Amino acid sequence: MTSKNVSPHPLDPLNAHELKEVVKHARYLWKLDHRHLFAMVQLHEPSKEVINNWKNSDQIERAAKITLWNSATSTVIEAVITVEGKAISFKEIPGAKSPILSTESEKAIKAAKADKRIIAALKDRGIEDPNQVHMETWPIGAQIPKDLDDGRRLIWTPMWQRPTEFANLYAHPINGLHAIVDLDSGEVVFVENTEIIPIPQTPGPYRENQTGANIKLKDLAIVQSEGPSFSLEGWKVNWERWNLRVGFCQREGLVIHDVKFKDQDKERKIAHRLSIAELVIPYGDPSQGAYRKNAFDTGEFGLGNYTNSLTLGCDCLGEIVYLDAAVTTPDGLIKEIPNAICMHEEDNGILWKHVDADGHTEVRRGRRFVVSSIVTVNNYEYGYFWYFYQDGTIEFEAKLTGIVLTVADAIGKDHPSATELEPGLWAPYHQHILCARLDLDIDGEKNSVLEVESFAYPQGEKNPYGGAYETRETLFTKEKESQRLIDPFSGRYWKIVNEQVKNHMDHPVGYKLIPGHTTFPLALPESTIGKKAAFMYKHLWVTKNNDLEKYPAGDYPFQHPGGAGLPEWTKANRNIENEDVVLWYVFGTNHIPRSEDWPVMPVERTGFHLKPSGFFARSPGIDVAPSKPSCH
Ligand SMILES: [Cu+2]
Repeated sequence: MTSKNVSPHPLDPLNAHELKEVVKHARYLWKLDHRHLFAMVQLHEPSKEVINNWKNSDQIERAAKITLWNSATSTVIEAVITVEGKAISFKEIPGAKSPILSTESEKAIKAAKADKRIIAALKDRGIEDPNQVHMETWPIGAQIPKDLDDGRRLIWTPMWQRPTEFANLYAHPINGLHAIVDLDSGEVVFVENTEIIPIPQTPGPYRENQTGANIKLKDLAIVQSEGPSFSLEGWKVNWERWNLRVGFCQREGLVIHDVKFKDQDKERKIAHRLSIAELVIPYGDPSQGAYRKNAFDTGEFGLGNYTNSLTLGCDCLGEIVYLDAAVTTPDGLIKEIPNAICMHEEDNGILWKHVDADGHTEVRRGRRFVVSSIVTVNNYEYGYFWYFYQDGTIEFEAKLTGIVLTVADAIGKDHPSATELEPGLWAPYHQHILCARLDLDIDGEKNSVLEVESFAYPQGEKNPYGGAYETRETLFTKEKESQRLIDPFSGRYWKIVNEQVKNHMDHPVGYKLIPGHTTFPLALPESTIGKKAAFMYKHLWVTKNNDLEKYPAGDYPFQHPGGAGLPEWTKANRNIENEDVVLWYVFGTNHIPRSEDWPVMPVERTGFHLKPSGFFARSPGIDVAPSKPSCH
């Protein structure tokens, strides 16, 4: 492994020291006190122009974009400040509400646990000790009770019982009891105490010392005796013919910048910035403990805050290189996350093979470069995995694991939107919907997007034998034309091309976006979550690039009435032909819980591929050397 210490690149995430400086200077400059909470402190990413023209020797001013929540005036402030302490901007965002902050959650839970009404209601349910109760703070992702809906920031508290110290608490949901807490005052404003249902008692053990897990295989070691084939310069990775920059944001977590591939002697740009810009989980169960659980894990929590520190040989196997990350806490402290991002190579089976008619065989093993991180948001784990392949393909895969959310209901009841996992323990149906923001720059910024479909003419002149089919390409010229759904029957995919750069056959060079396993939202568009996450009703959106348009449900989804983000921006119906465009790809899973998802769900996957399509003159895999002399 060669790793050079280099001075920061404009896209390197802010490190712990820089974050500390930013907080210190911001407090001094703007006279911030304990009522100003640091909701987000992220790198203020320089414009594409600055980055494209940046040279190693250039000095750049590192700056942070700070989102502050002024809890005294209930105002969001967005500010930009350099690491050296120069103020660039400071403005209030009318109507915006801060995401849920960890310190506020802690305060809300403390208040709820101390509330006499809650304590009495827990007693009625057989719980004498409130310390046995695990509460979570969730945004009210549906209608806010009418008499409380006066613009306050409110959360509600689903609860579970942990009957013994190390029990799986999600096996024991407490039914019909929630505190609604004002996040800013920390006051319990309402206690919902409805139906009492016995707390399900079947334990859901999963820890090794509880289950005695003893199914063992023989050791599998990944050995790279010469070390891995990638090198790092700061946050820049060079692997095979690829180079890219790893990034990290408090809101989106793992980000990929500036992806290039060396084609013969020429370094060719493919992507400027790739991220998973939102993750929303609509719940399809109208029961009391479930219908509000429509959280935006990215926009309402800040996914990067929940990034795991990864463990060698457990989370990641082989010759691993980690990058550390850091985030600010709401009260301006710095939380370092060692081993936040994992990078390694994986054997990926055969890349290609052919046995000639004369018996001569050529076969190549394929390898992929993986950069990944995992977050834990309450009950669930999300792994974000970006893969880079030797044939020019980029793949994104979300790995979903953790524990399904649970509610209690009467044993064997007709409860049609949930699965009964154990007697009285129900797992509501829900969807995990992700939105990738793909700022692709195929051989340059000016790109166009086409839809490609396969179709057959009726039997006749154009289809004499009935088996003929062709493809049809439709160019999107305006944003509204590009809001499309998948169509597996026509093999629909989308191709992003550069009309100015032609391949060896005089066709525009391009990459195609290929949908993988996905879903379509079941929540009605007129529902609260349907309005707030309106982006999810199309699998594809294309927009004209604008650095201020980063998140598909808008910058502040918490208690937003809806319509922000993609639906709002695309009202302008901007030109997207031969422009710097961004593709937004919406994908996910419809999770109908199985008994086998309990007690901890085996990994489910959802994602997509970006594959070269007329970008290279021939397969880049041909240039890959045989892994052994006997492979050819
Ligand atoms: Cu799920």
